Amino acid sequence: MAPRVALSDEVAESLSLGRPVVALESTIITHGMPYPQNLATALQVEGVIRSHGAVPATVAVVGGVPKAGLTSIELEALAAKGTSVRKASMRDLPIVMAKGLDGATTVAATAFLAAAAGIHVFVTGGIGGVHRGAELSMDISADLNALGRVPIMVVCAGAKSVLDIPRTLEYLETQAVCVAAYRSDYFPAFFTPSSGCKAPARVDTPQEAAEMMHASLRLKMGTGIVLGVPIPEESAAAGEQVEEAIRTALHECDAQKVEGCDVTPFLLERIRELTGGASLDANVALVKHNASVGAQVAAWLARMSM
Ligand code: PSU
Ligand code: MN
Repeated sequence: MAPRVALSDEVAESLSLGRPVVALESTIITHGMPYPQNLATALQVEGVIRSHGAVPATVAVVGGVPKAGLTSIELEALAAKGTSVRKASMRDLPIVMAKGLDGATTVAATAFLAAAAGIHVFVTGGIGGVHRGAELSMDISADLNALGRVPIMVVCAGAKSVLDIPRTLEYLETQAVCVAAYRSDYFPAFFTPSSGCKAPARVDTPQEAAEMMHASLRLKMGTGIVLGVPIPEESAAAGEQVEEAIRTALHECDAQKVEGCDVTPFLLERIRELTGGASLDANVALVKHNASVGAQVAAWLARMSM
């Protein structure tokens, strides 16, 4: 049998030497941002991770092969193809693999593949969650269940306020996912520094965050950790404007009866149109900030012997 996940030489070498590696998802590239800003952001985020001495491992399925660590040609192709690439959550992995297709991995699929490769830190923008009205639609992102069964820390800006954040936190608790906020008492809500929901824990340094992941690994809990990093202050004002657009987009989604896995891409696209690019700038800024925090966490974790 071939290895579960094909690693780039650089990622394989770093992992075998116990050096820091940070996983990155690919749905954010194909479905989260338009071309060519998606490619520019993906490259900048990889650069931020390298500047802290860690190796970036972008995860995707390429021609049916799950990979961690893409060549620049693979990354460019994925970015250019955009939403024509299949969004691959966990349930889609067997489909894209068996059919030899490309798959842009969500937080769930990325966390699963990265952990299978031995990577324990993962940086992204936002995680999926419990959708508003989920008591009827049952639309709860597989991201939450995946984090309940794979040992990885997801460094993100929380979840968008298009989601039901109190219920998302409840669901993470049910899944035994440890949740902490970075330098804040409150769980962040992507474009807004605070969701208004108290985070179960607060950490103030990358070292403290790494100690949590280290403890979870020592116990072999096999579960994930969400580290919610608030959007940087200089981008938070633009974020307020985006909140207004989110409320409008939610109404439209309802009215047009958009459902299932189309909901998140629909909302993200409408928010981007309504804010004329402000949401994209804020989005890029927060992902790069998360990359800086995540790379430092990975560096600390690599220093802690198992
Ligand atoms: N939230 C964002 N940007 C994104 C996503 C979520 O702010 O790009 C993507 C991530 O890949 C996440 C996925 O894992 O959407 C969740 O989709 P769903 O709700 O269909 O599970
Ligand atoms: Mn869904």
